[in-house]
Amino acid sequence: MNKKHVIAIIGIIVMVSFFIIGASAIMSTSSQPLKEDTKALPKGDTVIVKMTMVGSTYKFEPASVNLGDKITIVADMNKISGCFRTVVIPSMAIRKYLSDSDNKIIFTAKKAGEFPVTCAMGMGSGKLIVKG
Ligand SMILES: [Cu+2]
Repeated sequence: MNKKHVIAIIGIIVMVSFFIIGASAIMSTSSQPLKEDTKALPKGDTVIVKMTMVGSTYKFEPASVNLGDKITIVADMNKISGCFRTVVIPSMAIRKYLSDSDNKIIFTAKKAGEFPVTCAMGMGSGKLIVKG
């Protein structure tokens, strides 16, 4: 075996291992939402959550909801102004511009956890808690 062959073999090994790592990464990320979708959601309640703002923090009342609940967030438009009216909950794929005529965000709590809430620019903080 000469030098060229050794280099070629090492090259093939490197390429194959990259392919395996890449394939397993794709498979592990794509299998996650699938698991979530097939998991049956508990039959939740219909819950109205009041949202207001203290300083630059979104506050929720009640502060937590349960998995499967059908949520209607009702925003206090007297307290939420400017760019804070565009509410983003990235981990729930929620993005909504609130106005006086439409101050509600309606969704089902499909994941348990603590979900950060910000404005469209990533300002402001707050979290919505979903108990599993
Ligand atoms: Cu902002």
